[in-house]
Amino acid sequence: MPFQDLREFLTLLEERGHLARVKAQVSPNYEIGAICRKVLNDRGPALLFEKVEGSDFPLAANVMGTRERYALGLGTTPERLADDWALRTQEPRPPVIVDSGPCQENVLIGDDADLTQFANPVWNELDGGPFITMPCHISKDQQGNRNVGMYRGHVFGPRALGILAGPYRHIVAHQKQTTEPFPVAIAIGVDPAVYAATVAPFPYGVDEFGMAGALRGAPIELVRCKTIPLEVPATAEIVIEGTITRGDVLPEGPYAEFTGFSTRVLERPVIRISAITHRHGAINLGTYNGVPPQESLVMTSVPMEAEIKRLVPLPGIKQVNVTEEGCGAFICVVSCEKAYEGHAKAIALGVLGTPAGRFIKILVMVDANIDAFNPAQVQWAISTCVQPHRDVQILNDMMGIVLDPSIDAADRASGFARTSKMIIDATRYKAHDFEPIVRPEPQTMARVEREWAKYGLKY
Ligand SMILES: Cc1cc2nc3c(=O)[nH]c(=O)nc-3n(C[C@H](O)[C@H](O)[C@H](O)COP(=O)(O)O)c2cc1C
Ligand SMILES: [Mn+2]
Repeated sequence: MPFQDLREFLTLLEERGHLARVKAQVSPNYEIGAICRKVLNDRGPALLFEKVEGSDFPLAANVMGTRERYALGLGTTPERLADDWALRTQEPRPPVIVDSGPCQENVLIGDDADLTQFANPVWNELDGGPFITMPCHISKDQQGNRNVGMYRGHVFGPRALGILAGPYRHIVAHQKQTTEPFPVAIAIGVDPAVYAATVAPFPYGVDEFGMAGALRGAPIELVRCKTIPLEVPATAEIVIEGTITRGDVLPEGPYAEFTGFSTRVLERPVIRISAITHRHGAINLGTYNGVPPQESLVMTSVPMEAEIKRLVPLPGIKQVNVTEEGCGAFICVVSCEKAYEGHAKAIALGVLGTPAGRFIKILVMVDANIDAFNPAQVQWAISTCVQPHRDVQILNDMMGIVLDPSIDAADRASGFARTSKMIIDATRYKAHDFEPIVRPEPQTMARVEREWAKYGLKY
């Protein structure tokens, strides 16, 4: 059964021991961020802050912060996720428009709308103010085609919200098509399939709500906004309606980027808010950004892996791990069934050529007997199978991410984030020349596993 809303997902997380409530009152200024940092370091649960100082509304965080919780959100397991993703996304399920929904139980229009009632956190030491970190921005192009993407929001005031959308983002392409005021709706606190689709690297032109419907196995229900010609998920906790006017900018940031470094202040567009609607007892949702591990790296890497697996045309890929430690973007490990010499390198080029894989900087190829998600096995493969002069390829002047702090400062300032890339082929070069891999005698090993209890070993 798909989740109808964020609440149903939180209930399941709590039942399975994946959610903890913080009953003590906490400050949105640094305290929530510090608690999140500690829980993330401990690979701890999703959090529900019941009493946030200065607000009548609770705040949840870290809900999709592990692969297990992400998979639970889509009704699958981490191991099955990429294959289920490929199956389900074969057939988008367009959303349906309904007359009313709980997201409009409370309607605040014009001066009644006040973003500050939700007490969004100042997460980190250097952050330039409170930030909305789990928004789903809904926009349409001039033909009425929809896009849903996630772009952080600096809270400038009761009715002014910043937006940072990178140069390749689809909302930016929409905005460029018109000089008229540009309507944007933002849904916060939606079901996990909508979040997964919002963040996934689907190509331009794809309606992420159609993909969310496909991922959850039932169409998303939308209601019409009150002040702008857009539609939003009917069961969202909070909806912000607003407009961007060309030339209307404010200094945005600094903010903790996904790289773990704090970004500079730059002038960015402002969303002027025309209405806020919300459910009774709305649950605000946020996420802590900073040095790995952190939730947004799970949210970006999991759909990247699924899309790479789906779109690389060569056979042979077994697993794709876009590592969280590599900021969910820069380092990728692919295990493959190598059919011939050179096959792993061919797959590597395919991976780097997909829309989802185009920003990977360091790509490690391993044989199918290595678990790409097990760092010990991956390092063993690198250390025993790699001859650097033969198995490492450097590709120069490729497309990179402006936010990558290792890229030359002049290059970054010019907007061309050119990066070099490295393919490490850690598959066995001529596998038959390698000595056999050491293991216990297999039948004895199987028997030992079966009869484990009799050894009385408790540890
Ligand atoms: C928690 C989180 C925060 C994000 N913040 C931003 C952001 O501020 N700006 C941005 O351009 N992308 C951000 N992203 C990445 C985009 O949401 C993601 O690439 C998405 O696919 C963009 O949608 P689009 O391709 O339809 O433009 C964020 C992702 C996550 C998980
Ligand atoms: Mn898109």
